[in-house]
Amino acid sequence: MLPKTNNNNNNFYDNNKLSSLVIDSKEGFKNDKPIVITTALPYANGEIHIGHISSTYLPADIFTRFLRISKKEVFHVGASDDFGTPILIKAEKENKTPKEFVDYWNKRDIEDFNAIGISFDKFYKTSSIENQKFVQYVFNKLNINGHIYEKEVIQFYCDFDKKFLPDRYVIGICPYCKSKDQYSDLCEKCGRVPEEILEPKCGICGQSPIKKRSKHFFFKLSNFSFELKKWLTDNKNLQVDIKNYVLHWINEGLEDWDITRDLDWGINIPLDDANGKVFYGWFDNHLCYISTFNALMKEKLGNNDGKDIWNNSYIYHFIGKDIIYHHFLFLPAIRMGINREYKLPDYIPVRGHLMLHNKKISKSRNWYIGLKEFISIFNPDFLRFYIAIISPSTQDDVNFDWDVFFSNINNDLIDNIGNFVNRTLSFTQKKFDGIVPEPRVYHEEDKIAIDAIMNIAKQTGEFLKKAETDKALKTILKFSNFFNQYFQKKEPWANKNSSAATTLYISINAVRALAILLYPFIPNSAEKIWSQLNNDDKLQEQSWESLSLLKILPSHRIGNISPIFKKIERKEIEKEKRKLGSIDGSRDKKNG
Ligand code: B3M
Ligand code: ZN
Repeated sequence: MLPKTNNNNNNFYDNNKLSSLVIDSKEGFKNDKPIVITTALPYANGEIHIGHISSTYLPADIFTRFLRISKKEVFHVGASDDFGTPILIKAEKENKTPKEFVDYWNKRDIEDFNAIGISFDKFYKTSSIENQKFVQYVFNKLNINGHIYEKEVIQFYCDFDKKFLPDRYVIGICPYCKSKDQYSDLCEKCGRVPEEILEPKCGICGQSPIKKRSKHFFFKLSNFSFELKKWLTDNKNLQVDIKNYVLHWINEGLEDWDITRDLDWGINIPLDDANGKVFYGWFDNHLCYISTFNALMKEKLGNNDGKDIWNNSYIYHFIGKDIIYHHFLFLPAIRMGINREYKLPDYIPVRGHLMLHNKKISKSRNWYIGLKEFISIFNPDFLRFYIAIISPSTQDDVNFDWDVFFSNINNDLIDNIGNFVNRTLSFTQKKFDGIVPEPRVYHEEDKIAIDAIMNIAKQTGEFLKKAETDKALKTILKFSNFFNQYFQKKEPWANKNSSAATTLYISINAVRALAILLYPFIPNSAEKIWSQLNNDDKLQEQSWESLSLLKILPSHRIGNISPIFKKIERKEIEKEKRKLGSIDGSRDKKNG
């Protein structure tokens, strides 16, 4: 639909006429409930890398920022996952107490997330007092409700390290293919799960472990088969392919979960006869979504424990595909087991893995790029832009490739978006002394361009509401590309038919739209555009709908301008590729 040209006395576009066309903020989020967003908790034993950003934190952050600027009440909570044997062992190796060790990584996570603009409302820890109390509360309730039982298990124990050894810490010979140095729960050579590993050795000290009996607590996951099936079937927001194979797991029969570990680093089991035992990390970590949310509500509202707000909100858990089992079965079953005192998730957006040059990212093999390193070299928004553009909202894997990164940033972000923003602002600066000119005539192309601005909030918003971030970003790129062509075609430098003023007035407003559109994706760069536009009010105060209004009026003075982005040089990329090559080479030599 074409906008009407104004035929009254005003020579610029009347925003009132646009209001019926812009996005209806209530659409898709009926009755404006708050939205709680959680992101899978990173283990507090190493740095955040580009894989974490891609599968979990960036999609959640784009969504969160979009909701905030759409003026929704939204709470993004996260935490570090502090417990588990690997953390204990690593801390010992570094001569630190586990607490010192996890505190270090918790702080480092916060720094890294800040640096790339992942905006949590609260980032806490599974070892917080609040989480410990909440986990014990949930356990007691499950116990009263009859969902917990005790059973004796036989486990490997290292007499030298004085530790029960979890599966990953027992190494031996695969009974099937006879490969050496395999985990007791998985042979990486033949892919089978050994019934009993041959010649078991302790993964820490290399000595032979003994077998010991230990009493453990089990959660009766099998009690919930029926209820889980119903929940999965009824919830229409879950990805269908995932739902189907989770249903398949249920049909095959669910095993009960051993929720105990014989360690002293973890949350204590609140029973007299459970000395020396703590909860398994996967019992307590997802409960930290709730305890962290409650802690946030307490900070905001005083004594309120957050339960009412949680239960009256839309709940989103953003995760990577390797933890589907835990989030589609274990987490909902535990909430069911406490009579749904806290409601189940409405959405569980699941994303695939990020590969690095087509190989699986692996920290232990050093085949990864740490976030901190990345952003010490490149603009953090470059990583956000690139990952957002390549990642579909499905569980398909995506590939990080330095050459593609190079061309996406230089061609799409800089030559397309950066170029349009820059030429519009510099033209206004040079030819109109930095003052937005008053439009005199509207030609057909101008009407189409105004139409594009009027529609873009809704078009992009439709995708972002569903967290389809790649589709939204591609729509923005088309919009910017359209405006580059518009500018080119109108040739304001030739001032044909004195239409330059109209072209610049519309283009400046398209730049304003772009700043808001890009805010969820590349917040720092969006702020930079915004400040060059020199608007009185802040970018974050704008509403999403308002991006489709022509709010910058004639005679507005723009600010100081400079290029928004700096192009990546070929040699910078070649250097990064060489670094990868050397990591890869040394690894292959070691393995071969
Ligand atoms: N800490 C990390 C992972 O397995 C694990 C996630 C917990 S989410 C409650 O990816
Ligand atoms: Zn040992």
